[in-house]
Amino acid sequence: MSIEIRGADIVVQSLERAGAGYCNVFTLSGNHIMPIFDAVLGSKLRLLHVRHEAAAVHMADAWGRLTGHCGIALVSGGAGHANALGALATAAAADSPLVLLSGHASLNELGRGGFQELRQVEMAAPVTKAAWMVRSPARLGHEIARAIRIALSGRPGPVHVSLPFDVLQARLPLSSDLVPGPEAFAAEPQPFEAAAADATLRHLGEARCPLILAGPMLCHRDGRMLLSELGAATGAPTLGMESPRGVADPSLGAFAQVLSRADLIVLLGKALDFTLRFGEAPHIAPQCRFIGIDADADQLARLRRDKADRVLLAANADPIAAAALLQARAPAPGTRGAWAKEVARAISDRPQAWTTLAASSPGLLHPIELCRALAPCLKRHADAVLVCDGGEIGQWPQATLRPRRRLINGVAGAIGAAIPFALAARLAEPTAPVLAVMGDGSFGFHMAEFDTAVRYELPIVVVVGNDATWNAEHQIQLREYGAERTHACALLPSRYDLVAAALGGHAELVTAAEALPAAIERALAARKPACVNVMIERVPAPTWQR
Ligand SMILES: Cc1ncc(C[n+]2csc(CCOP(=O)(O)OP(=O)(O)O)c2C)c(N)n1
Ligand SMILES: [Mg+2]
Repeated sequence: MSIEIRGADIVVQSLERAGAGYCNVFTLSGNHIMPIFDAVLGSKLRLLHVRHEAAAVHMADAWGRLTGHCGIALVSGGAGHANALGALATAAAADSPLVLLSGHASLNELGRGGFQELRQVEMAAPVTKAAWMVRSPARLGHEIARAIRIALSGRPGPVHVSLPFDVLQARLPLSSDLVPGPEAFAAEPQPFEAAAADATLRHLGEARCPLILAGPMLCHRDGRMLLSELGAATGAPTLGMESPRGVADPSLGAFAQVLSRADLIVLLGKALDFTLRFGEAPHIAPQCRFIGIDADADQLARLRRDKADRVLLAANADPIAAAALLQARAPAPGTRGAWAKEVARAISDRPQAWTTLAASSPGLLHPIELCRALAPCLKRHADAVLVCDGGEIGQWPQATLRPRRRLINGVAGAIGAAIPFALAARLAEPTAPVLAVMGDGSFGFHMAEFDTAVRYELPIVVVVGNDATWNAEHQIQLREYGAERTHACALLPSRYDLVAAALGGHAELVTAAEALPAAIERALAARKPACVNVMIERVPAPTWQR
């Protein structure tokens, strides 16, 4: 009698084969995927089960951004899958590699009104690099490997695979070729040609005011290190752009004010989209020329279509490989010191008045006072991770703090991911502090994940800037429609700290700046998931003129 293996076991063994970076599976149970839950028993995988499917995807997203491995989210079919989709958009815009595995109605029920039957692949397609359904149990292992490979290759991003229940339940004779070798999971290289590197370096050398702008895939710690080495090697200012505020990203200081002087912009995995004002004047000079280096051919085609003969070169290559090659082949830096210094000065520009800025209302803090209290912790711990989320409040830590590791919601501009992000950061970074600054509105999206944090003993410190408002939208109403027409953006000054406490976490309520440093220290020392609920003034995000 031959030994049999279940489809679900092939899924689990394939994820084990992918390597240690795939041991955590972020999930929420459901009928269709219970065979996988069963198959995990006795394996190297760990299921971390959450309270909303979007949180599982956000955790896989943060895991991908921090570790470089592909995060794995596993959710049920139908409604579970639908709940997960919004979070894929955030991952897609952040170049974050993840695979969403969703259970699916059985193949033999399709078109007959099967339980939770839904066109899942079509739903996921616009927010993924690729999406498909596996139809044959014998293909499961290879399809999982292919999904991880696609997620990691070129411009990283999310991939979806639907797994019909009967495919997971199927039994087939055990055979060694069902689970592919580790090489099947690896990213496919997309090299940058030496000739393209030399041409890029020549153009950089000839430009008076060149800029190298990198997209989200170079905005993690190693990517930023590579960018700074590339800047040193070429003499050209390099910067990463990952914010939906684009050139007005508060962590880029007054960069927008020097951008129009650039005569050459090298787009390194960076889209010439709304974040760069589509490369249009007056933000970017009408004679400025472009070099596009992108793993995504569509991105390059768009650049050529929009900027035509102002595009000096468009290379379809992996931007990280390109950055490394450019750095390696760069001749000694030229005489561009003054321009590079001017850009660096603009990026580090902050108003002098910020050093003493404080709240004017009793019982409330200014957001900058909240940020000031976090600075010592980030300074003490080089490996600390700072998560920023929310509308106006989220911009303050981005403007004022300089962590080496940071997660922001990213170009998608979606709020609400900070708690799941912080949990995945804690898993990726087991010792250094994980701090999340978020708005009160954003806290509401995934506050139930404090329960997940308690169950898995994941100590994070969530600092809520509580202005009892969806303030970013309230500020739009003030600016665009006038104070007398502000409505439907008010919240309550709720005790979010007590929500954390009710779920088993540590609680701090802060209403005075002097009390915050000690509250943060207590939260860090609690070794429990903590919520520091800080009552703040309702002020706009930081903007300033030099
Ligand atoms: C998923 C999602 N829903 C809605 C929005 C629109 N939005 C952007 S900021 C914001 C307000 C956020 O409120 P809060 O987290 O309290 O931060 P605050 O702006 O008050 O500082 C809203 C509703 C969005 N960007 N993403
Ligand atoms: Mg708010």
